[in-house]
Amino acid sequence: CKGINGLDKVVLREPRGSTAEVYLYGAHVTSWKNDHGEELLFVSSKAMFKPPKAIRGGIPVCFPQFGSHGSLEQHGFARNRFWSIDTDPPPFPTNSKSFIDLILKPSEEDMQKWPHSYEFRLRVALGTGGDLMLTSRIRNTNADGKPFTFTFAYHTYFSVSDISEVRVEGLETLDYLDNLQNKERSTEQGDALTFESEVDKIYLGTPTKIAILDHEKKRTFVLRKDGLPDAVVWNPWDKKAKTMADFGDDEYKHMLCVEAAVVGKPITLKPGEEWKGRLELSAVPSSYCSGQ
Ligand code: TA6
Repeated sequence: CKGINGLDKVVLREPRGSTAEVYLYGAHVTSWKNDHGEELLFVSSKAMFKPPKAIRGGIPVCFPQFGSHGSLEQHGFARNRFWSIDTDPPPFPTNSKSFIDLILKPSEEDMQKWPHSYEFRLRVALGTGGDLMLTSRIRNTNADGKPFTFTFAYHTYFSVSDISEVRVEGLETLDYLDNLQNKERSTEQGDALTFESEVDKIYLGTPTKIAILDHEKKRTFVLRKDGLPDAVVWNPWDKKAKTMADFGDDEYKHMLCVEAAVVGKPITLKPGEEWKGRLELSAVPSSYCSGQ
């Protein structure tokens, strides 16, 4: 169906009432609602939904690079391109009846900047309990025998009631690269993360499971990931927020990015090889009390 600015989007619905919406522009998930109709992802009220700008919020897909270096646009081009729907998807094992497969293949223009052939298949699925499952399969289809190397992230914006009452569990004592300190490598302290200022850290070698506890909503987001060893944690806070035209001044209070990623050790694929990166998100009631 048609979304904002007439962009095509697909709506997924599972029997108990959870829904998800994914735009063909960027294969960008912009909504994930539980069976009470509560929106679990953050999308800025100033998001532009206008190519070639990425949509501010939801789950931007960062490929073939995370971050900014070289000639590629920040976080790569995948999130700024139109993907197509695979109407006859392969029967991959999936415990979901409500899913869509989106495909991205290189354009002539992109081949100039990143001279590789690939097939990128993203499956977005709603599980029977309302979990949101994202599976990326990226295959090197170079005919010239050339391998290619990439980094990747599901740049997920979670909706939180109040960032100052959020904790993240699972990243304690890990090493991270601090984007605010020129990617300096440090080690995280020994207990759950809390937030009182801008944060932009790439945690390396993270566990399969990471939890984001929202005190006010008594809700915990659980990320389960496979093939994605790193996790980026980002909140722009007030000063950085004011520099972003597609982000409301106070919106930093109601969002947190925790991004399943592969950044520390880029992936290299030979022709014919395929990489798979799986992320499963669930939102469960939690009796978390801040300060515990
Ligand atoms: O994921 C954190 C980050 O790399 C930050 O440095 C910030 O740039 C953020 O991504 C948003 O990037 P974007 O290109 O979407 O504005």
